[in-house]
Amino acid sequence: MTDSPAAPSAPSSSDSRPVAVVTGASSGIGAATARTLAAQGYHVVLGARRVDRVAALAAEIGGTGRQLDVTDEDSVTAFVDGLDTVSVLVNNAGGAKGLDPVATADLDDWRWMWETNVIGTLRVTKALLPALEASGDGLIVTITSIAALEAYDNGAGYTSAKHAQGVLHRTLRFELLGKPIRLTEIAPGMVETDFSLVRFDGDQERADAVYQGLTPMVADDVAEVIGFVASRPPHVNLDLIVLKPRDQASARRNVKTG
Ligand code: 8X3
Repeated sequence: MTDSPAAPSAPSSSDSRPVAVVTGASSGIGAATARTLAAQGYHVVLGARRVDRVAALAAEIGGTGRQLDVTDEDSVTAFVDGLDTVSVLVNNAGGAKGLDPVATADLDDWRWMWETNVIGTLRVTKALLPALEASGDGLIVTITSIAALEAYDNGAGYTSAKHAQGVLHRTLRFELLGKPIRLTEIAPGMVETDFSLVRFDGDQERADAVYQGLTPMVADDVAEVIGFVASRPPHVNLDLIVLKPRDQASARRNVKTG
């Protein structure tokens, strides 16, 4: 059963499955993670701006699809309505726009990256903290990036937003110490999704060139790791997991092997 996107409801009280919330769940890592967690027995609540896509995926995996724009406070408020007990929150919504030097930075691109990656993660996490605590064993997984750990030429809008998102998440690890909530930061390198297509504003050729000649990870590679994290016992907190393709040693250094 899936809920109508127009009138979303909470997972029904007769559904005994623990609830997992995934943002940015319409494609890529978010969609793959939703599938993985559903297969592990969660009722997954999928959020994304493209509600038709999350509704379709929710129907397939027995979850709930709801519209979510993490840059909009009212949208987040509506999204979390009725979610009183949540076991897993995967902060996946975010992304990059542009690859410009600071000297010619596009301020609108910067604002979008900070709004989605940083303030978006803050909004959703803040709204769901009581529900995560109420579960008695909550888990917050935040998908940052290796860009949260290093800087690279022309990437400051994205790397600064990812650093800030990472620090937000790591600060919560301290602030929630003593509460029944675990926190895991997942920092992937190159994953072939629509990440580069969004970054380059739909320029498929430029997006394809990023991964040409090397073997990037795919969304399922990351989702499997999130599934592993979510299936650890309550006393085990995996703090930070960095995943890169074999062909990538850092955000600035990869090798074309093929
Ligand atoms: C993106 C990581 O290595 O593709 O978050 O720039 S990388």
